[in-house]
Amino acid sequence: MQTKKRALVTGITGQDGAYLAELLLEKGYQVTGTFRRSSSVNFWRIEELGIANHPDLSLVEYDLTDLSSSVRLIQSAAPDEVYNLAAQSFVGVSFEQPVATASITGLGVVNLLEAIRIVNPAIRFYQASTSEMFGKVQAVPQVEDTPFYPRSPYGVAKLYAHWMTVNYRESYGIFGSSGILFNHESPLRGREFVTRKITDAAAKIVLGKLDVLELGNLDAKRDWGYAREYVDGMWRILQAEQPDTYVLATNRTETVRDFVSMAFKGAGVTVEWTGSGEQERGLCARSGKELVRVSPRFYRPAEVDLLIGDASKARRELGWEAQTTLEQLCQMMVDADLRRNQQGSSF
Ligand code: NDP
Ligand code: GDR
Repeated sequence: MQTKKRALVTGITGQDGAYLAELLLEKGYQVTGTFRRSSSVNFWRIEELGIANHPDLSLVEYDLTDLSSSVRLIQSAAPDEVYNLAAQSFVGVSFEQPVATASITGLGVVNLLEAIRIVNPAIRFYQASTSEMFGKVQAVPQVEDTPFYPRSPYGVAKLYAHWMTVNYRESYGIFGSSGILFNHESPLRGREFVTRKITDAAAKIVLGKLDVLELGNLDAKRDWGYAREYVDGMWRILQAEQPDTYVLATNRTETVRDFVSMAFKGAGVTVEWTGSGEQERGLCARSGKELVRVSPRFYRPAEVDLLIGDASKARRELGWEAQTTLEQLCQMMVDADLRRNQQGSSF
């Protein structure tokens, strides 16, 4: 009998960790997923996907900042593939907590790479790199060899982790691959990120549970894709013959303002924009009621103005391509948030 492949997914309580665990279980893997000890459990995503009690899923407490527990984790899970998704992943918070972000999102990755080098260098390793590394972009669209220029402590920490992954590949022959993923969203996205903040607020406003949505920079442009497709890309990256770096993106970019209009439209409301800068407001086209206003509270000390990725290499070498349009993705998120808010769910 063929034994099942084993995968270790760090950060299973996050958006991508939950979807990736679901995909790997469907593919017949035995999955170990890591979560952080906290005063209250945080398994709502894997519960919503219906995999929390799957017989091939084990959940293990783990903190990425601890080298000795990284070694023990690699020993006990004995994985064929490691997907490192754990991180302090919120760009806004990284300006408030630069040292913690460097420690978790940057150095933490070296703990895992060292554990692999010590315990079993044949393990395949996926690092969750990010379009935030391009920051102040040096070319449009961005590809694998576009020069990096990160604009936040998060982007800088991720760039360090990215280069350490490349370095372990080149120095020790470890199968370390890096996926430079552009923003990807879903109904399981955390509510601190702008798309989910918008879809949740649009749902609450049409249901009469919220008055106004306050946002920061409406001009920022992002390349937004559907998270479920991106975790399939992660898996494909680790099935390639050689370790490498790949961009995953949709090759379309829109402003935060456009996403707001799209989300309200999905909830049945047309938004009209008036004013500019900090005075800009979004009004209900029918009643004139204020729906959206700008608050400097949500501006960042340094902003990434424009991201748009070209995933041609992933299409050519991995057969991966984004399928879901931004309109479909946005509608999926609005529908989920309308349902949750109608049911009184806190997620
Ligand atoms: P989330 O913020 O939803 O999930 C992050 C996960 O990391 C959570 O499970 C979190 O646990 C865990 N974590 C945080 N700190 C630690 C720590 N010290 N030790 C162990 N685990 C920790 O992120 P996403 O799912 O959206 O993203 C997954 C990865 O991909 C991240 O590394 C992110 O930076 C990267 N990325 C994401 C993109 C996106 O658009 N979503 C794009 C490009 C890269 P807890 O639940 O306890 O907080
Ligand atoms: P990002 O995502 O920083 O791209 O990082 P986020 O959704 O937080 O911001 C996107 C853009 O929207 C602007 N913005 C606001 N953002 C938030 N969160 N809240 C607001 O009120 C608001 N108003 C405007 C931001 O300034 C920004 O320009 C995400 C994370 O998932 C990272 O982990 C990942 O690496 C990158 O995507 C790719």
